Amino acid sequence: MTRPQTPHAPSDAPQTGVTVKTRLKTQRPAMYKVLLLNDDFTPMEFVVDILMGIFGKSEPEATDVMLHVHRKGVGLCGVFSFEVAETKMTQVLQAAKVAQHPLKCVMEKE
Ligand code: TYC
Repeated sequence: MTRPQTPHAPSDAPQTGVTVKTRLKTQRPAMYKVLLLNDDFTPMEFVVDILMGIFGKSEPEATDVMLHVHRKGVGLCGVFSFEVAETKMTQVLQAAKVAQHPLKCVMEKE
């Protein structure tokens, strides 16, 4: 027994349907900067503790970043995947809230 053949569209017929573009290059995951913002009230020592405790910096590194933020208004804590950046930012904001300091932290796509 032969099966009935599905007729093929003539080659000049209009093509319809979904085209799927094949990606030739692998995409790196987007990375996010976590930035600390200056304010006039958060104690310098609290900011240094945050940079050591949440961002794993040594005391001299943490002091450098804190002083940079103090002088320039904003400074880089680190660059992470979206989830890690969001977690660290939330930890900073929560610690500042608990301690009743106005310290602000933001994340920004690199
Ligand atoms: N400007 C603050 C002060 O003089 C210190 C400070 C540094 C606050 C960095 C926030 O992200 C900050 N006490």
